[in-house]
Amino acid sequence: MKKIALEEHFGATDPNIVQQSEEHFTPQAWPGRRAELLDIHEARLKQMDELEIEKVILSLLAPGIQSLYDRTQAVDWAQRLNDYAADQVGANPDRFESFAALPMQDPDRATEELERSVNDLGLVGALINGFSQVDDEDTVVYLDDPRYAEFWATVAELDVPVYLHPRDPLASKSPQYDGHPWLYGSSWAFSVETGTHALRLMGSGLFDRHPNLTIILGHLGELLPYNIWRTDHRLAVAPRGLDVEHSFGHYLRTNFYLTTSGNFRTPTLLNAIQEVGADRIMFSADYPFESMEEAATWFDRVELNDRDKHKIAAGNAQRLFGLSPV
Ligand code: GRE
Ligand code: ZN
Repeated sequence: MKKIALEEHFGATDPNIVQQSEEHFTPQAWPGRRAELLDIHEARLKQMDELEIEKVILSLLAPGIQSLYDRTQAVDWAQRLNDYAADQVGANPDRFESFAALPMQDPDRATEELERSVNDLGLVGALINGFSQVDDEDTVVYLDDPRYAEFWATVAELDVPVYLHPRDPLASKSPQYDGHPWLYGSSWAFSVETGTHALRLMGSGLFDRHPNLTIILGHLGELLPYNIWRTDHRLAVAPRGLDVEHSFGHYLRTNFYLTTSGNFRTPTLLNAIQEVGADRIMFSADYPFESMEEAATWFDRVELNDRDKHKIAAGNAQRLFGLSPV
């Protein structure tokens, strides 16, 4: 089945950001993954051809710009890497689009860079890797912070999606993981961190101020579809200061899209469909951290009615990003 995939990462050596991903791999696996991050038009495209992935929306690897706590460096690298991404899309615009990376360390410059990326470079939205470290290593700022009021107003005005992508919480702030390093990364901490960040956005009233805002979550919703009913059920009894217009389930169904990135599990997909509907789920792989082949062969075999399956494969992404039919 023809598919579009949209959590597909790249790295670069100039500026040298690719090394950020090294910690996620064994020394044996790293050289191959590094090469895959740096490649766009060779092995990646060949696999897309073989697996009927007609279009890929690229994004920079994680944590990317979000961990560059020096504001000047964050602004400079984001600009250079967005220029690079636009060049890669330009080399094969039938098969590639890209999200922008944004220097959230400086909200005004981030807003300008989003405008430049969308209006001048033709990028399709932004992918933000969770909280940003700002000015020093230990200062973390989440996207519900009041300093981002203008930024979100601009996102709403431009009417582009923001992909909220995982990053690890800082070890200095995560005693719950002490002595259990296997809890970090995509096995667990990524999802808890990102699902919690999404709940912070909901609880901040962001979607009451901007009801048309669209956030994309990977990994079939970073645990949220499984638990959202319970969260609402308990908050109705003990709101603890929560003051928003709708239930979190409402925001999840209204302001979020979910992708299948890195979560190739049919019962989990069916749960997500039941919670948010097949109109809000989109195929993705999470290449090269996950196998494009595993993602595609799993999805192609999922037993689902044809209409919903086509929507998840490509139709929803086409509509959301205004792409031509694949
Ligand atoms: C991701 O981008 O989702 C990712 C990483 C590192 C390890 C695993 C993973 O950035 O899924
Ligand atoms: Zn990813």
